[in-house]
Amino acid sequence: MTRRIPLLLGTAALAAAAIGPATAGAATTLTGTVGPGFTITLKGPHGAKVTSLKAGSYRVVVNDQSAIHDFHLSGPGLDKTTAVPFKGKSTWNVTVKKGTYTYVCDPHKSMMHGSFSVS
Ligand SMILES: [Cu+2]
Repeated sequence: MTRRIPLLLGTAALAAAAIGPATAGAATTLTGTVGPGFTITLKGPHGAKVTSLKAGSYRVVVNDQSAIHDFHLSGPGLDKTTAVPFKGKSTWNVTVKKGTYTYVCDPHKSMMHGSFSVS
């Protein structure tokens, strides 16, 4: 008789779960951070790196912590960026569709980049 290992199934299910838009009330907030060093991140409501989202509307709060970097988010139907000299917080209400989205710092995009998929 074969023994099942439910832990492995559970882990796979967890990894596959995409963050979803809010169905009522406040929007699901994603947090983008660039700088002060050569780092760029996009995190979900629980602080984990965003790798997959469900299509819909989100609030993106960007903390641009450097005057030499920008935070540029683009993909199907979306192209938003902070200015390179800008330092501070920007809040964007965005709608994402099925496809792949990327976020980069334009002046340093070969090393400062990330992406997520939308299903
Ligand atoms: Cu940069």
